[in-house]
Amino acid sequence: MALLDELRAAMVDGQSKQAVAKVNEGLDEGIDAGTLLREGLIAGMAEVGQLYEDGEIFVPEMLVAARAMTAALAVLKPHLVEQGVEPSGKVAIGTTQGDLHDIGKNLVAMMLEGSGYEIVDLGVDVPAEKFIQAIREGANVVAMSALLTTTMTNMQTAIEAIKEAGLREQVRIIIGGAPITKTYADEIGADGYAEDASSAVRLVKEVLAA
Ligand code: B1M
Repeated sequence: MALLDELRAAMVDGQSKQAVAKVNEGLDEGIDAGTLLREGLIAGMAEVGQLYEDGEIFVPEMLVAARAMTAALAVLKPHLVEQGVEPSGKVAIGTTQGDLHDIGKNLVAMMLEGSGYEIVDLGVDVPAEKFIQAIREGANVVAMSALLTTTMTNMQTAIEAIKEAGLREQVRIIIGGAPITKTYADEIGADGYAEDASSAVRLVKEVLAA
């Protein structure tokens, strides 16, 4: 579909205004918000990652692409989330220490919020102590995101610190992000792994019911 191609191209070129315009155009044409997200924004970002890996673009280009995605996501947000659901759990979410990637984490937070969970967004580069503080302040789920193989190990550090603080029994810990797998989640003693934002919503429901 031409519009989705144009949306992907706007993402790859880091053109925020064009990305926002294409998302609005798509919504006006009746294209489903999930399709615009997956086949436009996420597919465009995957292309950006590939170009970076191939040495065809560098960090500044990744950064402008990320800005375009953030701008376009803000337009999509009300269309992605269900409205008027009562809070059914408190989720503290953050990108693990040393890691500055926040688009995936924001998307997960957005979908959870829209599904009725109270969200405490701890931001990026989150040390274990901040997760611990959030649990002390009533979070019953901790969701950690990592995009780098060098920072995913800090998820384990955070889980160990939560155990040492004597809080492990009162919280469910779930993890996700491009390099994360179910095997890794099992290995480090997390309660679950979600591949994407909609699976994260299902997973939170599951772990809270367990
Ligand atoms: Co970076 N970066 N980056 N980067 N970046 C990657 C991750 C990389 C794979 C690119 C590549 O080489 N192909 C690579 C990592 C390699 C590795 O570790 N194996 C990489 C690198 C190397 C780096 C730097 C080291 C580059 C440098 O400086 N030399 C540097 C590190 C900075 C740091 O964090 N300390 C860096 C910097 C950046 C920018 C700042 C420029 C920018 C981030 C801006 C921002 O986030 N505000 C950036 C970007 C944009 C990317 C890519 C291109 C896109 C990431 C993204 O937003 N994807 C990325 C390549 C790629 O992923 N293909 C890359 C879209 C997003 C919707 O997907 O985040 O995967 P994702 O989230 C998904 C799922 O993973 C899941 O749901 C989301 C929605 O479906 N999910 C969860 C995520 N978190 C979850 C938590 C959950 C559940 C599910 O909780 C339960």
